[in-house]
Amino acid sequence: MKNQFVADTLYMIADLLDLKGDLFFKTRAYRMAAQTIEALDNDIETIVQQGRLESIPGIGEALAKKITELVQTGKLEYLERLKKEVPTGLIDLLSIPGLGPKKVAALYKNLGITSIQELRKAANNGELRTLEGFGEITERNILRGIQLLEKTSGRVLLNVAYEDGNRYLSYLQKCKKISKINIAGSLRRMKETIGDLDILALSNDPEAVMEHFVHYSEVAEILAKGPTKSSVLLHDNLQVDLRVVEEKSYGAALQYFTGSKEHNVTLRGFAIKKGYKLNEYGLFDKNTEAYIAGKTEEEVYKKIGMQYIEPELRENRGEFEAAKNKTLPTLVTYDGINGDFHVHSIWSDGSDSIETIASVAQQRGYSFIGITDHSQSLKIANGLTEERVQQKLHEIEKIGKNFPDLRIFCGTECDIKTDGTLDYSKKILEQFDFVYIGIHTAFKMDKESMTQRIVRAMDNEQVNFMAHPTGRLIGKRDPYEVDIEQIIDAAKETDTRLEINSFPDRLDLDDVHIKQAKDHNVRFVLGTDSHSINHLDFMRFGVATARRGWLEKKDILNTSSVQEIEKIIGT
Ligand code: DGT
Ligand code: CA
Ligand code: CA
Repeated sequence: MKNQFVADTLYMIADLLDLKGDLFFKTRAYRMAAQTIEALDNDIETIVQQGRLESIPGIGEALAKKITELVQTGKLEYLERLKKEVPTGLIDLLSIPGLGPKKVAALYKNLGITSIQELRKAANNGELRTLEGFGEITERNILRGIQLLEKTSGRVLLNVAYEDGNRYLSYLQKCKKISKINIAGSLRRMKETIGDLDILALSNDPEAVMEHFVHYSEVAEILAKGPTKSSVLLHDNLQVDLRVVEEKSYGAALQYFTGSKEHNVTLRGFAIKKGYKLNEYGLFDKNTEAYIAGKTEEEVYKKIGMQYIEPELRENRGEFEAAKNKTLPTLVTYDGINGDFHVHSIWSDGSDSIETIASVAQQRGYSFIGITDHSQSLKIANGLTEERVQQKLHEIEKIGKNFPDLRIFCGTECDIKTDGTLDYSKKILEQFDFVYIGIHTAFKMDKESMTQRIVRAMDNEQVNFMAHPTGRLIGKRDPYEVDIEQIIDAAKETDTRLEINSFPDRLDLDDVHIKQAKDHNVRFVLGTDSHSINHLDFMRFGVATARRGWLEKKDILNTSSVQEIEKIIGT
């Protein structure tokens, strides 16, 4: 789906109009339309094809024309023109987390700042705090924002790469000359952010394959086109590399181009110790150069004397030792998930009714779904008052009767207050099927207070799960300051399961902390944090992260039967 791409473009237009000082109602119209498209249940391409754009609230004739152009060509004349009207550097400034168009305009007008370098310099010199509406805190946040941006710059979130990659793959599969094709690189390892896409194909007519590859409709620019290797840039700026190899090298090449580089370097070392030489063409005898293996990855690993290592584990974080000792984990599987614990409905800030969520859950083959709306003090997200909790419990009971094969759990995502107490009384908490706790306000506490706040909340008897345990937003917000070891210990001690929040810009806990927590015998739940039924698909990114954290079926509650779950959460 191109929905996010269209929404992002509309947000960009609104920002540029704001920079130019255009009228509020005009920029607002673009933002509203962007929000609507982001939350849309249907594919925007299909809507364009059917000429139904104008039936979407907030989209009139002019906007419909622009969206159609964008979806059909991947570009928008109007946006290109707008970009020329503002100094180019200002557009880069907009990508700094926490810096909106109003602040960028103020920086430009008052200090003449037109680039990230100039901004950093001014912030370091303490010049920003002299501006109206800026202060020391803003200054510090801007510096942090620049750092975050540099860390992720040029990389995209896993879901964006996953969708781009799989759309490209379906297109490539139409080429009759390709007999085998795989995604490789960091996307195959399901890393949380992706630098570029790597695709590997098997064919005895590589040139025909390259021809097909560069003629894909989403290609904006051909960077290189050779007989066995080509690179293109997609409209959304993601680079894609394709390599074509022959059959006897396919497994060795797939292993090589899947990486990670650190994994490969270590594997090559083991090959050498065994008297071999390993490269993307195969495994060879070090002395005679005779070909030994390379058709499949499995035979490469086996010949080097170890178990096959799943792509998600290939980060050189202990997988070789385990593979040699035959103690690799049997990873949780992508289709082994029976339901989702973390879904918002229209009762708080979600966009779908419980009924709609339940029927989509059923279509997915789930045996349970957890509806977790926000708690009362989170007014900005329409958190539920105690009275509305009662109404919701009733409604779920009623709707549940229409879904005999789906257990609808009534949960809550209960806010943790600054002192570590919870946002509902014990009496209310007891009525939920399960209780998630989470931090949604006051992120900037010192480490010790934040740690105490969470530990105290976990100590509550009604609490089952801790939502997005570190609060990070990839590329946008750092984790809050917290002593993760103490959180892990407290989770174990209080029997609180840690969430692997599967929303792509969270993926929280992350892979490294998951493994650390698992080593301390902590258990986990998966939740998508869906605010629309489209988000239910994000489950695969949570499973991927769990796999990258070495988790097995038994570590994750979502793999259990409804009966077992009920026993564990104590409904
Ligand atoms: P990315 O694109 O930054 O998200 O990460 P990767 O892992 O996809 O890295 P990329 O695209 O630069 O290269 C794809 C794979 O090719 C990489 O995972 C391992 C392999 N590779 C690339 N350069 C080297 C190298 O210098 N040595 C070795 N052993 N392998 C390499
Ligand atoms: Ca890559
Ligand atoms: Ca690459």
